[in-house]
Amino acid sequence: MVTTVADVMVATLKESGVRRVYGIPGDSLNGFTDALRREADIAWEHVRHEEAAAFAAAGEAAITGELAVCAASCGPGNLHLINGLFDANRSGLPVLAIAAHIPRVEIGGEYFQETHPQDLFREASVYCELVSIPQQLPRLLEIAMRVALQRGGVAVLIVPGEVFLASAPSGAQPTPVRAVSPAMRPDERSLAAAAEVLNAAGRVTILAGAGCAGAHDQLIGLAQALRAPVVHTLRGKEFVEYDNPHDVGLTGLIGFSSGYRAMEHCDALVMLGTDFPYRAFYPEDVPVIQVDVSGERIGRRVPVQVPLIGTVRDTVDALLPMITAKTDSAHLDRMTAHYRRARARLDKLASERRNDQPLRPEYVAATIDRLAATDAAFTADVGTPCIWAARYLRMNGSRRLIGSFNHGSMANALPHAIGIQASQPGRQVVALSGDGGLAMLLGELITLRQLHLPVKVVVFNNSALAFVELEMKAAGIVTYGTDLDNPDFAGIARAAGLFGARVEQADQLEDALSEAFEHGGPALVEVRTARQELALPPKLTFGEIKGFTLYATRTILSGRGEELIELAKTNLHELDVE
Ligand SMILES: Cc1ncc(C[n+]2csc(CCOP(=O)(O)OP(=O)(O)O)c2C)c(N)n1
Ligand SMILES: [Mg+2]
Repeated sequence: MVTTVADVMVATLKESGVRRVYGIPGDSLNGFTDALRREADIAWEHVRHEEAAAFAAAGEAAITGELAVCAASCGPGNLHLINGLFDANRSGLPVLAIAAHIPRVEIGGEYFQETHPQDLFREASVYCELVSIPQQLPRLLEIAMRVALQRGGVAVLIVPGEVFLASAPSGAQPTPVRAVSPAMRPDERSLAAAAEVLNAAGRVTILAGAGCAGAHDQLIGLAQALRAPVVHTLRGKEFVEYDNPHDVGLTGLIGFSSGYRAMEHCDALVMLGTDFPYRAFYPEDVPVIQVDVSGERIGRRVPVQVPLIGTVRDTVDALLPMITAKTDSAHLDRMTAHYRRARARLDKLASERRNDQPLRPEYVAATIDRLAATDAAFTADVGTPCIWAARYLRMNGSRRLIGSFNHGSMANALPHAIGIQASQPGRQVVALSGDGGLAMLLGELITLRQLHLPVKVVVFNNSALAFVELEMKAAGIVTYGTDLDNPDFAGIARAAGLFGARVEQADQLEDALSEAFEHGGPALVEVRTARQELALPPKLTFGEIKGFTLYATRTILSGRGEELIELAKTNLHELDVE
């Protein structure tokens, strides 16, 4: 049998530990899928939309920390990948996309399905190269994988269909490419400068992000020495919030007032592994120390006095001995007390009210949290499900929470869950889906059945694009184009071969969720949830109206968002903006 270029690519993937490729076959990709067919150790995970293939690879990479792979045929197949790849790239996840291309001889002649993938994928990737001749492989594939792993992002390898089928260059020997984590710490001078700032400051606050993965002990050690409250970002939640007496919650537009206050009232801020983007939430005129493995990310959001380039783990290990432990815990005590009050208010919103119909989404999320496994992996759709997940899912060091937290794409929860479940078959995977989000990639319910993935999908059916309604209300815009006239999602699930249940009132919820969680296969629980339940408006568009932004922020943070909406309407009316 002739060994093809595709055979060598598949052998390289296998040697590198890749066990599955998500995608949809077709024309230019057929040489690659044919080689996969001959390789028993790599599964072809057949999804129903290429966007889902990219999201699934992102989900797998997020849960395993290893490279994950998706593939698509040329032209439209490539284009369908792009949004999912953007998501993976913005989240820094190592994903390889094999993008098949039209025959080389036709490039540039407006051939059938012709696109220019190098242009198209450029913004969604850290590496994007066209394979022009078979002799470039497997070396280019190895480079692509290495870049995806070491820079943290998407590598796209564009391969014209006939190249897959060409004979492999003689002597082509795959070299395995695996994830390696370096020890990385700043130099002594930078550490000394950071210690000087921290030792001189009275009230220090820590803002902790996803870069704290694997550094929980260091984070707590630093917080204890500095008597610092620890604020986290949404991506940091799963690594920061648990077993953390310094936790004062999330900051940002969907955050807690305590998180905001702890940032506002500090004399020095330490950013640990975070690139939290909202500049309005950073303190003004205080020294900032930022720790990040990537020097490029330093100072993008706030002026940084001391940049520390290294992993959180190694940097804090090196910094901690230089810190004089603080004894005054007034700042910490004030902020943690504030957090306890904010938490109690939110918990009250989630408390059971048996006759609620439709249900409060807070109660739904809190019940999912209570019934889910101690090592469950959750995904949450962009929209209000993200907010309920942020507020009510409790992390413990084993649970995971994965979402489109940087790119903010709808419909991520189900395809992310596909990749998580495919790579970790024994784990409970729960997708918190919006009704808008689920409908957007509805076909992926069929993927769950076809691939025997026992994902549990909980649909927050509020008959609306509720998050957008909040945005509109906050901006004083009349809500428009946000109604969803939904089908019977539970019925659709059953027709697709899933377990399906519909929950109309609170006293049905626990049984339906328990049954779904215990079910051996894929399951969907559709819950009719309140449409008007206020999370908060994500954008404050009244910056020019003096004092409004601050008021709006306060109102949101205090959980009295209704007031904000009323105020917005009044303001607009008075200003005759409507
Ligand atoms: C692909 C995409 N399209 C549009 C948006 C803008 N958007 C953000 S949230 C949202 C509504 C989500 O609706 P749903 O899934 O029903 O969740 P809900 O907020 O109603 O709970 C929209 C349209 C987006 N973020 N991504
Ligand atoms: Mg909705």
